[in-house]
Amino acid sequence: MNEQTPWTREEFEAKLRAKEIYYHIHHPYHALMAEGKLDKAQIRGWVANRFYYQIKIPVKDANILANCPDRDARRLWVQRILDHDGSDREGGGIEAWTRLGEAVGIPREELWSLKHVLPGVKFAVDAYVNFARHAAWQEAACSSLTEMFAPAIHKQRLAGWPDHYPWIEQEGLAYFRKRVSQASRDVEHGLAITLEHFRTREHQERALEILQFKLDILWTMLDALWLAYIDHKPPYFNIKAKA
Ligand code: AHQ
Repeated sequence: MNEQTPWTREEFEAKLRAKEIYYHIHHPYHALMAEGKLDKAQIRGWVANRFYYQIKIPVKDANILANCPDRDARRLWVQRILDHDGSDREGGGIEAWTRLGEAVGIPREELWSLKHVLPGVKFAVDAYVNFARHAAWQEAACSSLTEMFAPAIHKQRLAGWPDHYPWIEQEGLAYFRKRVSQASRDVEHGLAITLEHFRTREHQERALEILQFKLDILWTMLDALWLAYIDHKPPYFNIKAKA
C-alpha cells in the first residue's frame, strides 16, 4: 500500500476510533470529576459552561440541515434537533440539562443567563457552530463523531456521581441516561455518512483532521474551566479595575 491508496472502510473506521486517546474523558478536569475530587463550585462551573455547548448543538445541527440537499439524510438528522429542543411530548435535552443545573444548585434563570460561560468555552463552542455553518454537510456530520466515545463518559458519570457527589439530586442525571442510547444511534448515522463520503486517501486524512478539530474543541473547553475553577485564574483575575 502506498500513501495514496485509500483505506478500506474497516481500516478507515479503525483510524477514526483510534482518536479515542484524545477524547475529553482523559482531560484532567474530567479525571478529577471521575475520582470524586471536584467541589460544588467546580461541578457547578462545569454544568453552567457545558450548558452553552448543549444549547448550541441544535443550532449546529440546523446548520447541517440547511446545507444538506439529501432528504433521506435530513429525515434522520432532524431527530437530533428534537432530542435537544424537545417537542410537545418531550422536554428534550436542553430541558434535562436545566434540571441538571437545578440538581447541582443553579437556578434555571441563572443557568439561562449564561453569565458563568467563560470566553474560552464560548469561543470553542462558537467555532464548532461556525464550522458546521460553512463546511460541507458531510464534513460537519463527521465532526459529530466524537460521540463514538461519548457513551463511556455518560456511563462513567451515571456510575460515579451518586457515590462521589451525593449532594446532587439523582433526577439531575437523566440527561446522561438518555444520551447513552441517543449517542449510539447518532453515531451509526454519522459514521455511515463519513465512511460513504470520504473515499480517497486524501479525503480520509481530511476526515481525521476534522475529528481532531472537534476533539480540540472539547479539550479546549475544559482547559478554560481548569484555569478558572481549578487554578482559580478566571479571565482578568489579576486585573484591578480602576474605581
Ligand atoms: O450531550 C452531548 C451531545 O448532545 C452531543 C452531540 C454531539 C455532536 O453533535 O457533536 N456531541 C455531543 C456530546 C455530548 N455530550 C458530551 C459529554 O461529554 O457529555 C460529549 C459530546 C461529544 O462527544 O461530542
